[in-house]
Amino acid sequence: MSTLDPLQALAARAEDLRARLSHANYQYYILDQPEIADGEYDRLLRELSEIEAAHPEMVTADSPTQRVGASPQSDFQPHTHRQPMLSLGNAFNDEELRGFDEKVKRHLGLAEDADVAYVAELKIDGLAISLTYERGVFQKGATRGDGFVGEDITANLRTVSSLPLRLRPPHPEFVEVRGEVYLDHAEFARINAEREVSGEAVFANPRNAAAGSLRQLDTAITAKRKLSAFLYALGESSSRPAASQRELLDALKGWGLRVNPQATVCPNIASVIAFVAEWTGKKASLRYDIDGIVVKVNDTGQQQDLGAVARTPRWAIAYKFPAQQGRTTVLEIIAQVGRTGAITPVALVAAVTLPPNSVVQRATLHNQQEIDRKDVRVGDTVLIQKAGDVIPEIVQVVLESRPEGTSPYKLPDTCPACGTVLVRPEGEAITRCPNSAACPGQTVQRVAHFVSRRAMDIQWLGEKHVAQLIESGLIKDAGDLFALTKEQLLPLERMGDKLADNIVAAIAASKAPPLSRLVYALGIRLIGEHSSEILARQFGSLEKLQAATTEELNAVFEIGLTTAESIVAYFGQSETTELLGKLANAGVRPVADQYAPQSETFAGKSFVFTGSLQTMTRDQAEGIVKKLGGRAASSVSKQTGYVVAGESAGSKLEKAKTLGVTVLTEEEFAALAEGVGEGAGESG
Ligand code: 3BA
Repeated sequence: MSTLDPLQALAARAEDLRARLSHANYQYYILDQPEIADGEYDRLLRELSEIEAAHPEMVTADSPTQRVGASPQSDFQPHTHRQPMLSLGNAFNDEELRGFDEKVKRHLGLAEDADVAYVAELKIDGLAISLTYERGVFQKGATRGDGFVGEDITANLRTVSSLPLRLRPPHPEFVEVRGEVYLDHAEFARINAEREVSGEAVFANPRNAAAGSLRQLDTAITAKRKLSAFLYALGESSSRPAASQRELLDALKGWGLRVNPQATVCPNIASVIAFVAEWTGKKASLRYDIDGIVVKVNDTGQQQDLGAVARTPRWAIAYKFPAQQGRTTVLEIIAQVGRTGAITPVALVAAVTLPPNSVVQRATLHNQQEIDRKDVRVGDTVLIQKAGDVIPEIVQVVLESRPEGTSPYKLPDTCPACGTVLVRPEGEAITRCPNSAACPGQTVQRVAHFVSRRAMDIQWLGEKHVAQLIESGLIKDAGDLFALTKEQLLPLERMGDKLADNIVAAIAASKAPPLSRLVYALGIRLIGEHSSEILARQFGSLEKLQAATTEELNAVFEIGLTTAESIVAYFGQSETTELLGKLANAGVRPVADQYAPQSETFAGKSFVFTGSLQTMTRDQAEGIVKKLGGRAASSVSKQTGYVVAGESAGSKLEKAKTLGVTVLTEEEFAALAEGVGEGAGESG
């Protein structure tokens, strides 16, 4: 009958699997509306790999199995772009944006008071790439290089899950698409935490980390770093699908490419300037770094009329956010011991104000390698920079201003806190004090972390007092805090009667912390606030967490092997046993984190906050949601439970309306949360 031979049937099954996997990827990465569970995706992928392993002739270039596994390359080959990649001119303030608009109108022969429509796009702080698709199948990917010739990084780009290996039709027969590859903050933090554990030098920022990850000859390494990408431009194309930049972005999205959702059509330059102001204020709320706003004439016909000078289009410009940079002098370089024993060199500098309003007096120098690379010396004039809310760092030395008689800085050989000989294993970047049990410097940091706001939240007790308590021998670890009396505190420097009372009361009041906070307070390596919440939820008690094996821990969603091992190692230490014994004797009894799943409104629902909130911070709002059993998310999809729209909410609000997601005002949200808070006590 239907005599499909077994091989043909298998080939058909493979094709079907590829189509399903590709569709699943599109739902997940592009539409943000996953249709199948991760486990199901893995099962389909495994089935496809098995077929292809048995029948290598069935492997196709666009098979999702081809994302990883190409054997390490020895070099990157040059790739000539079919159409050169342009570069952008810069604007640094509103006036320069208006100047750009005037030039655009002059070239187009428009009146001075005419309006030109622009698209304003976030300027992703990543690396520009070009992708070539032939008949819809991904062929090649390359870096920008000098604009004419870049490096062929096809194998690396194949590992980027959000880049489709096949475009969705209808697409041009041949097309070069351009965009930006980047790392989001969470992934950047994860990679650096991992590198810190293995003693490798940490990346200074997500952009460097993304560059390092893309230029890996061994693509297995690239595959482990979860790079992301946004596409925004065309190079050569066998057909031009769009009459405007807005239409182009929509077309790219239609082909299954990831397009940044914040791109906005602005009817005139005033509206562009408002967009710039808006994002200057809220760029910190994004999950990735942006370094400005790219402004593009929307109409493709106008773009063509304007053309390019040299290789800079007249129809686009990059507005650059003011770098929070300043110039100052290095007064002293000190070595600090962290709670894990890592030694961090810190430059103490003459106070300098970085725009808009942060006064900086110290900057991290990361490690010896970084000091060597920048050759920072005491007495040097330096450029200092604060990107977002990270610790300020020294960008470079102003060599022309170096005074005579300076010498290179070397970290000390012994721990500044305990005198133990420091260790820096061959090939590692981090120097450590190995005396973790008895180094007072490490103990001070551990106890300071234990009492800090996001941990046990023991108020009134600052680092200075903690240091005195440890130096005077009154406490040896955080467990001893609970036995402290007012009389013992009074002799400390800068201690008064009232403050001593307050400290004793705050310590006593902290004996029933939510389990997640206690877990976080312990300062287990690699366990941040988020992991602590996961562990608390999963294990429910300190005893159960303590008894968990590496395998059990690793089986928990989002807990990786390195983290699992770190937890087991922590609970295996005698100091840990001692500390936990003291806490138990003192009557410290963690309580279950409150998720209040009683609330129909919150349980299992996702909340997206957009715009600026007036009566609470976003952190607080998300805290309320979590506490009541909900989830805070950052992008809007059909699955979103509620969108809470603060002041000047933008595209997320629009999307919520389009998708029919319930929109709440900040007041409505607050009322809802309050209602639940009361009700939670009553319902059984
Ligand atoms: N749009 C960078 N160039 C950009 C296509 C033009 C362009 C950019 C852009 C030239 C971003 C210069 C390198 C290049 C592709 C050339 C953006 C971003 N548009 N949104 C107008 O987000 N970083 N960069 N990239 N072609």
